[in-house]
Amino acid sequence: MADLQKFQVELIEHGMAVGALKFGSFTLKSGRQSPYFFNAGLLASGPVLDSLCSAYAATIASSLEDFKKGQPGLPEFDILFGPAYKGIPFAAGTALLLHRDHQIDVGYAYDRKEAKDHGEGGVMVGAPVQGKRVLVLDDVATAGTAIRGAMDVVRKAGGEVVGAVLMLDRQEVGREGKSMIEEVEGLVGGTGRVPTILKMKDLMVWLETHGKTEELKSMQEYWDQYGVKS
Ligand code: OMP
Repeated sequence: MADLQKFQVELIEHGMAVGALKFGSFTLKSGRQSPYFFNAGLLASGPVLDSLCSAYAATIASSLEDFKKGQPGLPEFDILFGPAYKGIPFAAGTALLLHRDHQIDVGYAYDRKEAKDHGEGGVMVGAPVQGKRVLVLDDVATAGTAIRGAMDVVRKAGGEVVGAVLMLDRQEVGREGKSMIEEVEGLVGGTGRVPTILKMKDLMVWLETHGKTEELKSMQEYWDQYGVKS
């Protein structure tokens, strides 16, 4: 099993410390019974937001580099879009750290859950996405329903979605029966366009290196049932 990067370990350990990443038994949106759950809404303090947004920024920067070298990765983009509500602070924090730590300057935008019919109106807030290349930032993807919804919001506002970045790819089967990640990559232009900070297999590496055999066993059973085999 491959070694984890420092920012991946930090996110796993911060997530566990604040109760955002839990091992046990959880019912998912899909109805599946999962041995773990990652609630990104609990990543809600200065230090934890720092480690999450640093990890998003590092993942985006390295994927942009890969693309420049002709490898699968993210093409240049203008705006980072974080869907309401959880995506809002994450997109803002990540845009800030892309600038400060990686000298990558992009705008950020987010949506309202309820459209406003006065003032500036509409559902979009922040940098206008009309005619711009947009990277969608989301937290957890299982079957890919939430990320598809976020992509639709950007397209309706006239933006071109050129990729997506995820905190956690649960590596499960998507809505069309392929891997969720392949399906979403197909919607945004191809392989490498949906980099992720963590995958389910990374969580399993962490459990293994920390001797958490019970949790690892449950994760392996879940993987055998719902994991993407390719
Ligand atoms: P999909 O829309 O099926 O991709 O599932 C993603 C959504 O599931 C997230 O936006 C959450 O609402 C929720 N979720 C988590 O936040 N963490 C998990 O570990 C698992 C789920 C889930 O229900 O699948």
